[in-house]
Amino acid sequence: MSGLFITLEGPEGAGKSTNREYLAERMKRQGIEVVLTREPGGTPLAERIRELLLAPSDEVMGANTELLLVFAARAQHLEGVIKPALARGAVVLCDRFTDATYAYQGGGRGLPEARIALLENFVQGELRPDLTLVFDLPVEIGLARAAARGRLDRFEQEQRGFFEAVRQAYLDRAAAAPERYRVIDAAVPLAEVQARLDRLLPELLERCHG
Ligand code: Z5A
Repeated sequence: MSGLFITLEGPEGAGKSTNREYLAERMKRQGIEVVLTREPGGTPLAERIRELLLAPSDEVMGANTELLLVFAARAQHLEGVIKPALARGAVVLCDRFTDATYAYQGGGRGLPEARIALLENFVQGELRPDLTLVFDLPVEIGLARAAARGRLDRFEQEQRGFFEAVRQAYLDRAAAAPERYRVIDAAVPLAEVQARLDRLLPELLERCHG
């Protein structure tokens, strides 16, 4: 595959969506084809699975059910959007991907990493993001931003310890493979976050053209 697969990750309210748009705009100005997408979701069927995952419900969703739904949506998304875009040389900017599974279902829910890795290999084969931007911020700031938006989804209703574990899982993964991850301080004002992205842009463009 000849395109570039960039994922944006981080806890709630980290600014992934806002900064995904910002990066896309910068890249498009350089004449690069950019595909903006997100997980769970990205195709009509995968978006329906997203609704199942996010809707609060009286029936408690089991952690394994959650894990399988996340990967079912991902399988659909990969075949329908991500692989075709990479095959024609586009940059795919994806809001969350499998690092979120390691963070939420692994760190947050406590599922074994080996089980996630098994499904990762099954669904993705060898495909992994080329670069992952982790937008990091203290849990209370992210939750305050999410709360300011109104009604909380099923994940956002979790306890603080869950989000601390999610954040730590992201930081651990980034520390273990620094060549693939860039950790970005997302607690600072948006203009500062975007100045950091501007400094990162030459590296991204070089990879696009390289
Ligand atoms: N999930 C999972 O469990 N397993 C998986 O494998 C995957 C996902 C793929 C949906 O994700 C849920 O799915 C997610 C994990 C689970 N959990 N939850 N909840 P999502 O990405 O759709 O949901 P989210 O993380 O809650 O997204 P978000 O809250 O929309 O966050 P965001 O995209 O990172 O932030 P934003 O929308 O760009 O910004 C939020 C607000 O903060 C907005 O008003 C901005 O204007 C403001 N903002 C952004 N940056 C700043 C700065 N720097 N300063 C001040 N204000 C800012």
